[in-house]
Amino acid sequence: MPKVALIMGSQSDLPTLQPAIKRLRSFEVEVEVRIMSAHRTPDLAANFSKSARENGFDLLIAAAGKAAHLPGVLAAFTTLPVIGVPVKSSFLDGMDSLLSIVQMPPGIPVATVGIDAADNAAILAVQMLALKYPELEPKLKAFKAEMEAKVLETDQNLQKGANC
Ligand code: RP5
Repeated sequence: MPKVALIMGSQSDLPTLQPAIKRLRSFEVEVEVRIMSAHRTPDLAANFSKSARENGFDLLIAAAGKAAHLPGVLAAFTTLPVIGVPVKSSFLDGMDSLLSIVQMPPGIPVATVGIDAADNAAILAVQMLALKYPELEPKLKAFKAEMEAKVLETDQNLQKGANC
């Protein structure tokens, strides 16, 4: 079974991450949700990342706000792919988190999604996992078809009723 670790820097990040947890479970991906911090629990973060592959994880999703070093620190200690979610912080609207996560030095990439874009992180994770777990592919196709149908329906409703 595909297995992902979803790691956040603080419990205050959890509401932002809930859509990712829901999305991963909807694709029957096992998800271990953890709180650990690059700054407050650096040993825990490093040790978790170092042993993630042998503990059966396929990839890591890491979310943090402010000086958001967690995804990069996790990426430093593993060869697994790391997807970063910048969490919107109270003062700089998440730009601080975004730049902290996306501007990694050469050699240590973090696949960064948009600010608070936890759902996109989960979908990207499933797309990556589908390379190893082909049973995910038809589910991804169905998900895209459902999105398309919803947009077509809203367009048709607009054409029928709206004077814009
Ligand atoms: C980061 O600092 C966390 O990821 C969180 O987004 C932010 C604030 O943390 P708390 O002060 O709410 O614990 O490490």
